[in-house]
Amino acid sequence: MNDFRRVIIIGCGGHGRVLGDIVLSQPERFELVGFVDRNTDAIGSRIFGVSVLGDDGFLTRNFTPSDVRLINGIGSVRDTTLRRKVFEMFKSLGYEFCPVISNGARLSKRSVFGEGCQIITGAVVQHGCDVGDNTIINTSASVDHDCVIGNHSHIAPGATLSGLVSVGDGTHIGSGATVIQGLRIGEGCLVAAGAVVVSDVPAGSIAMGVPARITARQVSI
Ligand code: JB2
Repeated sequence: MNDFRRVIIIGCGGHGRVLGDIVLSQPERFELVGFVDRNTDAIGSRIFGVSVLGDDGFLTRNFTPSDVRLINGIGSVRDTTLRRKVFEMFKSLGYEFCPVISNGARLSKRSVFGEGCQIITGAVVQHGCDVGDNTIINTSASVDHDCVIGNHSHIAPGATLSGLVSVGDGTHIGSGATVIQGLRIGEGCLVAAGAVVVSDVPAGSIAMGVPARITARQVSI
């Protein structure tokens, strides 16, 4: 892994700003060069005193993978596809994504975290966990011992994974949802906000309600 501090955040919306706020609070770790965004109206504006420099083309034309590391500021509400595409596109060009870990998150040293994972303020990750690449553990989410979370997934604010839960790639666990211990949530699933999941959820399903009812995910949402 490169050891340089210079970073650019991709996306200057709600999630990008959460990350910018954390990055600016850790000057020993990061120098925030700027944001990039595809919204031309945002380009040239300043966020927390830092410029929105241009779009993704501006980034690739002006910064090589040796100049900066990237932070994926594209969040997700229900579908993590765009976030995944952005990560994979820049990876294919040789860029590296750095992890962002809030000073207010509590992480066991006996857990491992993938490239570009983001652990936001108030989140807790207990021992024995494996968190994949480009995954978000968002504000005050709780991940108990020995959970395995795949790549490009999002554990939204206040969600709870009890011990020994597994979550597949590209799955969204909604705000305040609870998954009881030992369950397997497949890849590409949506667990709706506030759901209480008490049985395994097959890949490509939606789990909604208390206790959660499981249905096939018919369309990309
Ligand atoms: O391909 C892209 C691209 N696609 C969208 N490249 C770049 N550089 N930027 C892109 N964007 C930009 O991401 C949009 O123009 C917009 O400025 C930003 C997304 O902002 P938004 O606030 O709509 O969503 P978000 O992903 O930051 O936040 C969602 O997910 C978070 C986890 C929100 O729902 C938040 O409430 C939530 N906390």
